[in-house]
Amino acid sequence: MKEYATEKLRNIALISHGGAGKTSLGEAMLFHTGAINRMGKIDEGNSTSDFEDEEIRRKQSLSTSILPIEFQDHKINVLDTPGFMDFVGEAVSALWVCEGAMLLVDSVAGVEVGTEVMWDYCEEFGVPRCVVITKMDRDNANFRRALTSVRSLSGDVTFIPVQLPWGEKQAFKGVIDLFKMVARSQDGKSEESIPDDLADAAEEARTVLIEAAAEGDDTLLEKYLEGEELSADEIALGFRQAVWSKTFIPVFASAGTAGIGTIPLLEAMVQLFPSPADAPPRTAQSKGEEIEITARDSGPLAAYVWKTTADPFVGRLTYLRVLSGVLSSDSHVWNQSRREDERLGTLQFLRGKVQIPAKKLHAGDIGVIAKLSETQTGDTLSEKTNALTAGSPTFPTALYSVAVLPKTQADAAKISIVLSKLSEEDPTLSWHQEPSTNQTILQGMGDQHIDVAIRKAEAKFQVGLDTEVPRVPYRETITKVGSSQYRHRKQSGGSGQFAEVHMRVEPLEDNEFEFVSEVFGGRISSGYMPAIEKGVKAVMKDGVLSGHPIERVKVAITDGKEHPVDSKAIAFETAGREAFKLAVREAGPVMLEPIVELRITVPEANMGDVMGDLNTRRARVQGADSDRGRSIITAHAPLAEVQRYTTELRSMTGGRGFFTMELSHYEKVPPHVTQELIAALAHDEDED
Ligand SMILES: Nc1nc2c(ncn2[C@@H]2O[C@H](COP(=O)(O)OP(=O)(O)OP(=O)(O)O)[C@@H](O)[C@H]2O)c(=O)[nH]1
Ligand SMILES: [Mg+2]
Repeated sequence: MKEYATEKLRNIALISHGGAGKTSLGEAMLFHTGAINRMGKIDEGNSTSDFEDEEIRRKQSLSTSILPIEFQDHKINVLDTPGFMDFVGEAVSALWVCEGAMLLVDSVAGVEVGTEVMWDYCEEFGVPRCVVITKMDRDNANFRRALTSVRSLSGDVTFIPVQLPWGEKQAFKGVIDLFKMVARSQDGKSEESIPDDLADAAEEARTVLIEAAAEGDDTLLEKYLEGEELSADEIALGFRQAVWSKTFIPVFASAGTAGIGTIPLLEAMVQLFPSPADAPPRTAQSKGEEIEITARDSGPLAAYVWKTTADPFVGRLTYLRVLSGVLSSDSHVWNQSRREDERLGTLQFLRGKVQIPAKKLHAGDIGVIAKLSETQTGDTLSEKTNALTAGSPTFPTALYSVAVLPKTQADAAKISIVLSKLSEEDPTLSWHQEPSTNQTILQGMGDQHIDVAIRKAEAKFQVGLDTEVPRVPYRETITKVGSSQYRHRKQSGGSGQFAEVHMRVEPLEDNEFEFVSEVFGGRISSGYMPAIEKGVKAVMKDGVLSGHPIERVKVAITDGKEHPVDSKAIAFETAGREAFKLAVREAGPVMLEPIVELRITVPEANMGDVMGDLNTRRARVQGADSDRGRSIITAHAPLAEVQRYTTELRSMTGGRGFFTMELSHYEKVPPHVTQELIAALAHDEDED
């Protein structure tokens, strides 16, 4: 593959709700430009983009693939992202490094929840975009209906068809190109005159298009108003301004698997989207100051790491987007985030899994490098003398947690290594050791996301893992003042043990723990106080009701006794422990549970069901709002009741509902629930 200068590059992400046809369209683009000589199929598991075993098994994309397409003396780095919501992190990082996006919409289903989510990310990142209505060859395909649905995405922009479908369903055979005013059958390489039955519709649609194009360009507007004929290139140029300013969104039609409409889409990528050089500057940190960088070979080196993969056979692959400057093979670069020098081997372009060696990457280009040891996703490579760090996108928070258990003793030894490797690859996957429950917790976007991670651990790293619902990190506290006395005495042969402790416990409002001595007249030497406190703390760790930590208690030692010979620290520790247990039992101990704040977005039609379901989860609805035909509910609910809400909400709403969740505070567990919980926990204990 030859090198392309910045102006000749395009970075375009294919984004959509799951299954809208991105991978199939990418495959058609490769095929119709001669990059591959056989068109792979999703259902046969031989597409260029979905090459991972898990992708083939599931017949869906799980991670972003790069499909470089050489077309009209340009190179378009098409980034094929996964559409399924569990893998949205991959789509987010891809979109972050692109100057344009093609948002695919299924001609039958119309706009789906994933379409809306990706639209919102385009808005957030300010990425120019177009809409492609796909699978136009399907039974029930309907361009008009899909377009109406697309218009519901936003009232602030105008969606303008730049093509009309030539036929529909089985009769879909090409597109009517409204720039060129020609009919283009199949992949669109050949052109012919517009069939009579579509001529009027095409004329009408073209007028709308020209008006939009003219609006972005004064000279064009003048020409148009004076009734002059505008050329296809003039219109495209004017329209390009409108696309860059994100006021007009062009709408296309295609059928990826049938290869229909492929070439006009590639033309649009070249003509309508900015090259990296034309895109607005990005910001980077340089010596504590924010600077702007533009994609120029002559600029300072800044190569942003947007993705990393680890594979026992291929090793580590670091995916780079050169933001500025030129990155050369076999050079030294500086990683400011790690404060490390990295030696680069041979840079590569990737096409699916095919590695193509590259001497250098020009500003704006995308490529990979193998075997970088320190560099991680989100880092920036630069010159040491001009250290730069570029910004990263904000990823959605992971809401689905599992406790991970090793299958065997050998797996136990490798668990933290493999979880770290997997999380390094994926910014939406994380793991930690939860001290309050003593479990290893893996967090991701949903059950499928976790399932894929567990399978990878097994297939790639030979570490067998089981998962279960995490234990809820309950806590205990007291509700009133309680007091106790405890005498510890032990006489066994030689020297004995003696300690007596009188104690009072009180609930605390804000503080976790206080420990004071109110002992007068030296009835307990002050030297024994730390031992008593140690005994108290040992009980606080494990609680008295249910094995969960106690918090918000003040402990006062009020009185006691010691013995000149038999008293010692260990005796006071024991007495402190036992006195504390007694005092807490006197002080109305209760269990506390974590309460989370949920913000749930669902189609209005599902509102009733979702509210009804929340009622069964001890939730308290805080408010309800509506936005673009969707209801937004905020509610407080006990974590214990919503640990699997990701899955449950999806099934209640046919995948259209989503939510965010944040820990809000701890609250008393209602008495009837406490009884059940203590019984259940005792049962677990027996099983362990
Ligand atoms: N009839 C028809 N089927 C299509 C078309 N494009 C894709 N499909 C089928 O739709 C399914 C999903 O296609 P993909 O190309 O995997 O869609 P995707 O958007 O990459 O899916 P994810 O990566 O999972 O988000 C496959 O079974 C394809 O064969 C099309 O133009 N027409
Ligand atoms: Mg795909």
